[in-house]
Amino acid sequence: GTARGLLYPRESESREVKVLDGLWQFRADFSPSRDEGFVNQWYSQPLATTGEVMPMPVPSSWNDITQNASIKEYIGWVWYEREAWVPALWTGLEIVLRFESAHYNAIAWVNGVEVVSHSGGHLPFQANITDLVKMGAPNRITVAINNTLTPHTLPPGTLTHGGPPELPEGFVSLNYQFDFYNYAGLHRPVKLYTTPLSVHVDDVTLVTSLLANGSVDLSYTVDVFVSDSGPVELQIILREKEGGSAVSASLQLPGCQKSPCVLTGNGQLLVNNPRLWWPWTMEPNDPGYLYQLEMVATTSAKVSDYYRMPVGLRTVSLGTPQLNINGKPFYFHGVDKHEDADIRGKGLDYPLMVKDMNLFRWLGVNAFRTSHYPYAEEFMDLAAEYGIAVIDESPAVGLQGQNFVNETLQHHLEVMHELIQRDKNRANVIMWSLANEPASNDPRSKDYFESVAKWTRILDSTRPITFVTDQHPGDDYAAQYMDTIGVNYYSGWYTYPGYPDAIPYTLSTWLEEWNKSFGKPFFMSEYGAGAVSGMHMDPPTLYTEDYQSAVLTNTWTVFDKYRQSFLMGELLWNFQDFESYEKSDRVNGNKKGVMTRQRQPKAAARLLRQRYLSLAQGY
Ligand code: BDP
Repeated sequence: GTARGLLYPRESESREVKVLDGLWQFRADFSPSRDEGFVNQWYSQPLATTGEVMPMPVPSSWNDITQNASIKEYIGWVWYEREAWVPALWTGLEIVLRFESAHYNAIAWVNGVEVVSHSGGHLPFQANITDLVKMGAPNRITVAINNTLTPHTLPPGTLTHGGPPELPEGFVSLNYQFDFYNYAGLHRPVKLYTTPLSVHVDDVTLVTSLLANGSVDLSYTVDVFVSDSGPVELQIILREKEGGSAVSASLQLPGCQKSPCVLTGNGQLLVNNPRLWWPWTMEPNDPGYLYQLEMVATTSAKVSDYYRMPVGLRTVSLGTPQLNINGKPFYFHGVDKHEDADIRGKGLDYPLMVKDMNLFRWLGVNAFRTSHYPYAEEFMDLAAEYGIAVIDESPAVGLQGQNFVNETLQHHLEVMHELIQRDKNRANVIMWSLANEPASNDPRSKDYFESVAKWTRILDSTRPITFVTDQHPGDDYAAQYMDTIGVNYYSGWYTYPGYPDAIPYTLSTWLEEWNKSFGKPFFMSEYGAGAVSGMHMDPPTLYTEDYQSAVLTNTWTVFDKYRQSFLMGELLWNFQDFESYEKSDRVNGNKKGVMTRQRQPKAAARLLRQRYLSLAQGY
């Protein structure tokens, strides 16, 4: 069959999901050319028979798991392997192998046969492996992953060969223009899932329109894969949270001209008295309401595939100065984040995920930006339930002049396609962010971003597009192509460090100049200051909790001045401390979190909470 859609694997009457998390076998290829695994075909036999292996948890980054510095800093191909039983009960079903993410380049084999390769560290990919698996038997899954960044990856990076004479021969290091650690590995779950062989719901696109009488017109386009030629009946039911059916439709899709094929059904569901999806600050009594959309595709031979997913009904549009959600102004006050924690690095972790959500609620956060790459779907969905909006950012962080070339652009377009394919139906996604801090003062960025913006609008015309700039107002070639922009500015930190009193003047001047040159409402996408938890000094000095608090409170006086005129929202850098690459102005990582890396509050967290909870009262 074909797999065009990227629907998140969900169980149903007709589908089973087997999560392959746990301990995998692992080896880093330390051969000088890093290609011994390919030369000796490590995928063609059990990994333990071609050399030493160690246990490696999945999901997790591999970097911080061992005590070996050369593994932590390893660059090149690492190999993962495990066996997975495919139950005999699955005979006659379509079987798909799904990776929720693998950073950065990945190749996967099943029983020694290559099934899929993927470039890009933050989005899912999958392969139909029905014809390759042994039923009622263990099957060997091998994955090779390379963390090397190049001028054409997103984010980009470069390799430097050599170093001081004390370093081992063949030493390479990776350089990149972003300050989070380039963690790598199987960061999110790996899954096997089944669908019926002859039919499956392959993709769906939903668009909400709010009618004048308060009803919702939910338009749908459903792709159904079918392997026989007969007609398909497609049922679409929107269910209330409590299970009752709100509205439904039934369509007859004519069969394939030539099987297998993908049939498309579309139409509208009219939802009277809809319960809309709202951010929690706009509707504290009923935030994040999600219906369940049920799709049932049935062949003439009476084989059915069932797929259900949470669906929020809401509209988003540009207002002045705020975005409108369901036609009402939404001032977002939130945080920037990273997928980052002790030991597991960027590995998905359920306790951490729910803790972060509860901390969002505690802090009064009503939005976050997925700085600086797409986050796990589990996190996105949970945020939707909590009524938290998302600015969904691509992994294009730190693009320099030399990166604005066709090869990078083509990859960027592909990544936007995958991102929108994955997240297009998420109600809490309110904007697409195309990039963070590119060298958009470089003339080469102009055509580049014109192309990315144009393409993104073709992929999704229902959400505003943005990007995040740290360029001087008036010096930016990319902003003109965006509906709105995010501005990063570190007054009191990179500008006038040590002088928090300079913030009201410096930041105001900066924002006013941006307002003049951009001419449309925009948002503050980053500001902040580093603080080592537990360090204090008064009068405040850099890296103390006191200094961080001073920077934040002085910054907020500026925001309050512009909230009614051109400021669309505010995001603080950063929710939590996170690992960065090593450099002399980082103290065991980036310390601009209001929470520590272990998610405990610094003094500034309580001030932020006070501000956000009082802003929330304004609704
Ligand atoms: C901005 C970047 C962000 C950094 C932050 C900082 O967008 O990724 O972590 O500055 O320096 O330039 O803390």
